[in-house]
Amino acid sequence: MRLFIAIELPDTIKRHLEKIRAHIPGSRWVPMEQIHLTLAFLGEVDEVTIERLTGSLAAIQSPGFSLRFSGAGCFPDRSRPRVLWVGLEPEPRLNRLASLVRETVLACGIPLEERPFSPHITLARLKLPVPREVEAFLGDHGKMCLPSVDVRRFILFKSLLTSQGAVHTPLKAFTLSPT
Ligand code: 2AM
Repeated sequence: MRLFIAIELPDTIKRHLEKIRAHIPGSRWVPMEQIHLTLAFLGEVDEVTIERLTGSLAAIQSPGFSLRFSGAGCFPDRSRPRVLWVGLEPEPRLNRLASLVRETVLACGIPLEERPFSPHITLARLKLPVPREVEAFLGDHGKMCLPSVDVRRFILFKSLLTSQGAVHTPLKAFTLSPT
């Protein structure tokens, strides 16, 4: 099964992020219901390892926290944007949770990309050449006023690739400790 671990966002936030979509040629926007904050992308994992993984993830002890949104940005940089995202204000408890999740995944023998955790919420993926509408989008949404979100759990998701795109299904939720 193809898996990833993420934090869900409330519908109010997802609706807001859906509303700021712009017409950018060649862009593929993440469907509203799929918008999430990825903690780790695992790729294909076998059933036995999934059993072990869910047991280990359930043992994670980490406090809940608030997410505060910053503005829109892009990866890898403004000269060749491939991914448009919304950033988050620094939150040590989020980084600690991501580290614990990643250590747990690795300890279960599942390899992870070595890229450091860079908290973001992907909005759209872009094609080259860079359309000029991207600059306008980043300018318009460089700052964003969204209510903060209380995070009380993280989720192990299955991602099924279909000809219509990925279908995400929550497999198990893991509760964070009270703040
Ligand atoms: P991101 O958009 O937050 O970067 C589920 O597929 C999620 O896993 C994606 O939304 C993406 O998170 C992340 N991911 C990281 N590496 C990936 C990869 N190689 N293929 C698909 N998804 C990946």
